[in-house]
Amino acid sequence: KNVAVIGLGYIGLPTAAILAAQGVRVHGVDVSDRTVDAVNAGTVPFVEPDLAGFVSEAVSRGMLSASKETPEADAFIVAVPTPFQEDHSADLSYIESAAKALAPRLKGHELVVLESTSPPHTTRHMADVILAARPDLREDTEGAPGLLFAHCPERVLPGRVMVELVTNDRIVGGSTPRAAEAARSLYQTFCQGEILLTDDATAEMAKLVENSFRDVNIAFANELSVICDRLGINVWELIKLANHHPRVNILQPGPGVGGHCIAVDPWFIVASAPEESQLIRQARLTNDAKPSWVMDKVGETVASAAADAPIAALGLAFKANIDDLRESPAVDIVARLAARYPDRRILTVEPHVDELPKQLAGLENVVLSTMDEALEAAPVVVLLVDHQQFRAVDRDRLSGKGIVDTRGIWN
Ligand code: SAJ
Repeated sequence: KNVAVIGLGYIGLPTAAILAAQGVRVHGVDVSDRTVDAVNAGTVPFVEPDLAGFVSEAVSRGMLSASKETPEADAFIVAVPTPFQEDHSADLSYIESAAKALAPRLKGHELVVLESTSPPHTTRHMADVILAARPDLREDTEGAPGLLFAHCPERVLPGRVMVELVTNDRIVGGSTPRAAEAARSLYQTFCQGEILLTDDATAEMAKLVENSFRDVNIAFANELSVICDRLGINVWELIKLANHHPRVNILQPGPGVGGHCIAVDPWFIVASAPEESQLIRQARLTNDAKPSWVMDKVGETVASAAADAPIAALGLAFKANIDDLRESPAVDIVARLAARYPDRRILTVEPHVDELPKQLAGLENVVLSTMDEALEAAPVVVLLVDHQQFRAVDRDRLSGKGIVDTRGIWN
């Protein structure tokens, strides 16, 4: 069996490498020369624990190669980005280009799996694009199996991808039951979790719903934090107490929701059924409004500090103990602090990076600082990420300062 994996990003490359490790001949396809060259050299274009070992092993054994052209294969896995656009709908252009590129390679019996997180019915749309390019393959020819389409969303956590690809349960949605069966046998080569079969649109929706579930629950926690602030109640203590109830499990408030999944996927549901998605939309708006509320809190705190005193901002990552700054509310808040307080230095501490991200690098008053320097110099401290290093800080060093603790770690 031959598999082509289209899109060698955070999901495609690990999937390609793990298939190759199971003895499947894999060819990866990517639009980026840098990615293609890295893979062919047996190296990786981004950091993910254990991935480099898998890739170098697979390439040296001749099981994995890469190019910009889509080859012929028995199965295709499409794992390209589906960014969201201004109006919050998904940009399907990468899926459409992948579909157009693979269409000419088809003989008529292949399995085409969409892995990209997508709005409901995108697998159907991908199939339509392929069949529009290949009307000759539209009907099953007599006795031949015909083209098979499926959606297999992934739910791996960055940092644990090589483990979770193998151990997580997997939803496999086929455009027909036969397509689902074919996709199951492909994923069975490396997935040891349970493989659950359904139809393609249900599989698409399942991925979106999992992340929306989390978003809605975080929005509840964030709303509680704002309500409690108004009422003079400690929200962290409140949540801890309420969670002793056997059927209550409130998540943690924070400065907003970041990352490239939870802050995006709910919009795909809203864009697909706007009238019916009131709660899901409101959760997005509630979470997106949190940085402004944090700015108001900083405003109250800064008012009592000297006019030119710096502000310490602790954390840039989108969540604790990682180096990923994508879609991070902390980065957004630091940018807003810099703009609102042009005469103050914003002493930014992020132990997981060596340089400021590009949104902040050009800002004159933003300085990448150490925790010691920042706590020494700044009378106002804004805690944005619950990194281990920040939890461990000596409380004496905070005394007398104005503190805005958005994660409740210094309670
Ligand atoms: N957050 C809170 N309060 C909480 C939990 C999270 O404010 O109680 C914030 C985090 O600080 C962060 C954001 O939410 O800014 C998202 O973090 P996360 O840990 O909830 O999720 P991600 O984005 O790292 O990964 C999620 C996971 N999905 C679910 O837990 C349902 C992961 O399994 C998915 O694979 C991933 O999205 C994805 O790729 O879709």
